[in-house]
Amino acid sequence: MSTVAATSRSAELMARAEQLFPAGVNSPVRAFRAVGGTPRVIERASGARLWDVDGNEMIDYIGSWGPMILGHANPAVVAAIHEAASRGTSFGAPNAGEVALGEKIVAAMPSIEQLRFVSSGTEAAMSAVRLARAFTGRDRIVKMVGGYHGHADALLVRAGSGATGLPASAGVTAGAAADTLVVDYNDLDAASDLLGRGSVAAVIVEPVAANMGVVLPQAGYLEGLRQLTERHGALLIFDEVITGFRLARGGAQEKYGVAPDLTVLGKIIGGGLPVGAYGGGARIMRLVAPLGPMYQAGTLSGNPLAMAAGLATLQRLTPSVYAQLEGAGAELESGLVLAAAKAGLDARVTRVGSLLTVFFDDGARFARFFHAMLDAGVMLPPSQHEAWFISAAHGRAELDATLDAARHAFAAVGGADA
Ligand code: KE4
Repeated sequence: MSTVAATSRSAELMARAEQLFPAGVNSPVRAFRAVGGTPRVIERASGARLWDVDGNEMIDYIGSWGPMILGHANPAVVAAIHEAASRGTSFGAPNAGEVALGEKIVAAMPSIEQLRFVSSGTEAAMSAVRLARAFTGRDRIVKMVGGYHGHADALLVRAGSGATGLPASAGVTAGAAADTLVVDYNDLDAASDLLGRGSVAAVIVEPVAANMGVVLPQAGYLEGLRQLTERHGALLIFDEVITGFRLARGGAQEKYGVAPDLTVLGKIIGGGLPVGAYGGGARIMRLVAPLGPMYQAGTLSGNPLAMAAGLATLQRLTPSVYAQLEGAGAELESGLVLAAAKAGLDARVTRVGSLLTVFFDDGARFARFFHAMLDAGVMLPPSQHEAWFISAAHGRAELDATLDAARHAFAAVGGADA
């Protein structure tokens, strides 16, 4: 049963944080603006659970927005970080961890012959776009409405229905947005129309959209983008920051059988430490400095601790773990669908593997559901546009508790007329 948790320590710390950081956070979604209330300040996490500074225990579906696929504080990952740190935290020079992790990624994704590590998904997506422009000699890129690829200027753009991007953020200049064209996800005709106008360097797409809630590619969509980009001499960039090593060891490109020209990675490959990567065919990557004229650099690129955490994580992503994640996702999906129906709610559940979103018809209803679940000890992503991230640590107890909480939360949200 839900009880309203004591949150005085969180409130006290958030009051101090608001003096230091805009809205008291270092990334906007953490501020609970979409759901209201005071964010919980997390003290520690282990497995599928979080504990906040007031001692409240929660089952966690944020999962640090994707990296914690094994669960929090996985002993092997923590040990790997400790061991690496004992040998130094950053060298600014090549290290063996980069080679070991790079080989794992190349082995998992045949479309990647060479890659570069950076320190965030934003950096990786930004670099992939720059590389596509360098390789094709063209300026324009096509992204999807609702597609999120980090906060580089050229990618913080979304139009209405039009083809020309308009800045989605203050400070993004019209110039930076002018070469970003935007189309609806799953709309092949619109993509074909834009590519047909010429001078498109690349289409960048989340192969499974997971930043507008989870939206699956329609049958033939990814294949269609592959054919269209080839026909028009544009590169296809898969942003697999979320889907990479989550949907399968080879990510969405393995699951859907479509090989992009460039792949953007992050999150899981760093095991919870700052990381990003972009990669593709050697014919493209050879343009990257100092081999070629396209510049990308980074003080902490290939950081040995991030490499160690990522390697320890990938080493434990076995076929049985993927089978377990699929089972947990399927059980949550069916249980949520049943619970919503019993409550007379038209909430929709969309899932692929261990990514899931419960869609409500309005934000207020989602916010009520979010807080009813939080009061019951289940921390969901505090935004309707985010996915639930299920980990290998979400076992029987967590799934049962989540579905029990959902049954009460759906009832609290109320039926269609509530
Ligand atoms: P980062 O720069 O946050 O490491 O990665 C940017 C990024 C790129 N591509 C995709 C598909 C992504 O989902 C992200 C970042 N994801 C968000 C949550 N959906 C991160 C959470 C946050 O911004 O606080």
